Amino acid sequence: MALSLGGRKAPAPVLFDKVLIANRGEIALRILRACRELGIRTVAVFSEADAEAKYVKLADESICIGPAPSAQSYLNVPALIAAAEVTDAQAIHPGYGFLSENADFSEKVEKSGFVFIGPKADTIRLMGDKVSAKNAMKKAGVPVVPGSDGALPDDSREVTRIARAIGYPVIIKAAGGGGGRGMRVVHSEGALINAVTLTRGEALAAFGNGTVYMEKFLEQPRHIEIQVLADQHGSAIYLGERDCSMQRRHQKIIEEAPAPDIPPKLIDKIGLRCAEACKKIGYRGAGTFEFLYQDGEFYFIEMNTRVQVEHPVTELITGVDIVQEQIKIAANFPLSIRQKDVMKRGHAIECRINAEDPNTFVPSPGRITSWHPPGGPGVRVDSHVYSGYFVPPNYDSLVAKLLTHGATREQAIARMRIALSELIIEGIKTNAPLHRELMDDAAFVRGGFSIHYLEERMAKLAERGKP
Ligand code: MV4
Repeated sequence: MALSLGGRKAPAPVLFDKVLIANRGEIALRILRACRELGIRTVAVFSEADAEAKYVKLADESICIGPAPSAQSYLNVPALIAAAEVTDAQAIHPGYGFLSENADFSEKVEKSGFVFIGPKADTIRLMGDKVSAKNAMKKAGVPVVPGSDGALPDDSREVTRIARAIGYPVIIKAAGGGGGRGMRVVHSEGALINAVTLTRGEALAAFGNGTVYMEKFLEQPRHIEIQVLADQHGSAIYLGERDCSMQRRHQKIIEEAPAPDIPPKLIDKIGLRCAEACKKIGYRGAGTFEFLYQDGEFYFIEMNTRVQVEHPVTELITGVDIVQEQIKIAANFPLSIRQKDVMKRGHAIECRINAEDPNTFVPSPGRITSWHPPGGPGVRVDSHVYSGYFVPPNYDSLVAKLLTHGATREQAIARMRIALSELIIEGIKTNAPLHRELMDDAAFVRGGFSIHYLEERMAKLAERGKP
């Protein structure tokens, strides 16, 4: 008999029967697989452009939520809630992009009686405003980039004083921005006030919020992020870092873990700070702390409150299924792993294969006539495509995530070279040729390059190609 001394015992959590996947493409398939493994039935939603998609056929049920443009389908809140109602789903997984970091959506989902698989609406709101996110993290003991104490005042002389105290160069950022939108670098006092005025104006137009703040501009940082998981019972852990420095125009193209040449002790210290911060702010679910890393120091810039494209890198080195954890946390289960049991094994690399011209980066939608993914030891391919699949022009151009895992970084790179040599995608252009070049690029092979490396490399190649 289950006797309990000293009061009520919380009822054991129960997993959902059915989850609605409010997304498309590879992440819809990834979530579907996680649900399958947990014995949860799935509802796929799709736009008219995605009627032929693989995850739509694989899902237990599927519902068309509107025409191709995202605004009328994957961003259509009433259609999504109605789809959950008619199918009797209990929870909604937002994936990444689309409505995943929209606090109003998560609030509507919960007010309609469904569980939002992600943090509370208030947390999403807190992190969506970059000034409040930075304040919260600073307060919780996470190191932040030196800068203005919150929003910049209107008074020009005050702004000038703040910039002098920080020291040039500085960067002006929009509180409503993030992911590279609404920023301006200022190298000298003469350019300061005009830059603040311009950034304010753009921020107001783009985000309906003219609040801006100032930071010391770091010239050669790396982009290092920390993956966290937090349950609703007060536990939070970190699952190591990812180095996402290989990017162009704020689009990551290669991610890897561990980050080359960052001492594990330093990672552990910052990771524990992140996990502690999650506990302090009552974070729930999976999350990512984004840092700039320069001269041996971490500086927090933003937090993402969703699963990320590059989460499989961490899954490969830790063996933790991040999407399953998200679902279980939402259903009120405690974390299935404790910090001391988190093991990190080997090295993982992800190449994002996009439907785009490898030189100009212009999107290249269309029909895939031939698809032969690579395989073998240490290879993972997350993709929704198949031979005959039509890549619609309406959405982002990611067609596959090609990952390799090895005992060492050298082995992961060697396996990636082989995987890329086996990969065949015909009918559309992809950036696979660029990935093949990068796997033999001296700076990539060395590791530890800054966020500016890819753009500088392209500029050099363009210069050399000139007559
Ligand atoms: C910075 C920075 C240098 N110094 N902040 C760009 C995206 C947004 N998440 C923050 N970003 C940056 N903030 C300071 N104080 C340089 C960038 C930056 C960047 C950061 C991460 C990944 C790619 C980037 C590309 C250009 C600039």
